[in-house]
Amino acid sequence: MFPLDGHCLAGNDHGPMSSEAFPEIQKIQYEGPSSKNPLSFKHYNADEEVGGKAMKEHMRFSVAYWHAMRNPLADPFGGGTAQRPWDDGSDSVENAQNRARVAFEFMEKLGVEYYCFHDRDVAPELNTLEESNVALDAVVDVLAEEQERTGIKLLWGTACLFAHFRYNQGAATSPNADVFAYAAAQVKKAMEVTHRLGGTGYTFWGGREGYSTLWNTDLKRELDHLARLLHMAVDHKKKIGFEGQFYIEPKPREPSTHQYDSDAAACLNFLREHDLLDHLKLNLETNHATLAGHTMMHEMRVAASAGALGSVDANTGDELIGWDTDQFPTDIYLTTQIMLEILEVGGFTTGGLNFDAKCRRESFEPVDLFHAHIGGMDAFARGLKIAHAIREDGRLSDFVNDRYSSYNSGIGAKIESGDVGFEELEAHVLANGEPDLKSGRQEMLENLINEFI
Ligand code: XUL
Ligand code: CO
Repeated sequence: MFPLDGHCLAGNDHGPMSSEAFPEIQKIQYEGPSSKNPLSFKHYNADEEVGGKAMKEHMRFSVAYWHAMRNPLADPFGGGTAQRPWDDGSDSVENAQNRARVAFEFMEKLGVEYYCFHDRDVAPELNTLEESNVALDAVVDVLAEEQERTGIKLLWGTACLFAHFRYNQGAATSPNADVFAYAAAQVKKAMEVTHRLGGTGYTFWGGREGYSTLWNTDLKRELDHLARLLHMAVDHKKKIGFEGQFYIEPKPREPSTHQYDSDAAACLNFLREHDLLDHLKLNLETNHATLAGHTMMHEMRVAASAGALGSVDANTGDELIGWDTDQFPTDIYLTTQIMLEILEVGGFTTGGLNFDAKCRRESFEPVDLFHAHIGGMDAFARGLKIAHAIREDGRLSDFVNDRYSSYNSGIGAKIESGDVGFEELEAHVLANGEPDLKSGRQEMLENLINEFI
């Protein structure tokens, strides 16, 4: 979800800035599970080791700038409610620079070591590309200073290719070549500032790379154009020496009726078809997975099977609302599943858990940003500990290994190695008769998981 929808931030008439935006909030501390202090961690203890690795290294939490700093908390029936006293609501570079400092104060107090942004969240889009680029550089100067001061790092950057009027029919998949060119120019600059800030990655989310109706759409040409843009980005990456990881972020719909990057499998097929699989991994988001009719675990497993599990946009949807509600994840079952998949691939390398999530419209005070992130971090801390315990216990993986053990020797090993064909298999059946099948034991395994949760 992207917040720049024309609604102003509420409550911006609070007079001049104090030196701190959250003066009444100290650095959030780990106080353990028995603490009743809502502004403390009950489970996330950054330096505590789980399986020989600090929790913060396992998780690599990131704040999504567009939600934390820019989302006015509007909905289709009402304008923004968010009170952000430090923000004067203007498009000035000074306001953007000041907001960047506030973002770092927030992240420092929260104890999050990464952030992600779109070019247009951090700096205003002005009348020309040139002016917008100058504004972006001026804000990136502050981001660089603040990174240096705090040690907080950029997980990934991206370009907003969906909010401006020119992108109303897509960016790389627009029918208009001049729009393609504009998108390319914007990606070029966004990659360069990401590189300048030492970003560990760069994400492509095709906000409007899809269609509203096929009656006006040349689907094949649009897909080819999207691949062209990505190849140009790969070339530019080499040219500027940017070594961060490229990600593509699947989402099936919203804002488009159909988006080309609809799910992990569609993205992998697209990347493979266009010879891009070596250059991009997937950035998977829970609410996008569920919109696509999948679980997050499914999407992660599909990506991991292709060696393409890159990063996670950590949020959740609402079972009763059918759109991208971008809520903070609090469901321990979900965070356990995500951490199981992350541990299974050996942990994040370039990626992390980016809270692509916003407060509810009713939670409009600045302190709600803390409550929301603390809850997400604690939920993931529990998920990590539970996932680690499940792996240490070994019964789950033993069961799965045993379930496939008929492929470890005999005819199964020959099937896997390609040493037999239909004739040998027919002879095998004629000699051995009916297979001896074992139960899948789903209920037993669900009970086993609950032993740990
Ligand atoms: C939109 C979404 C985006 C991407 C970055 O649903 O998830 O915020 O994560 O463009
Ligand atoms: Co996202």
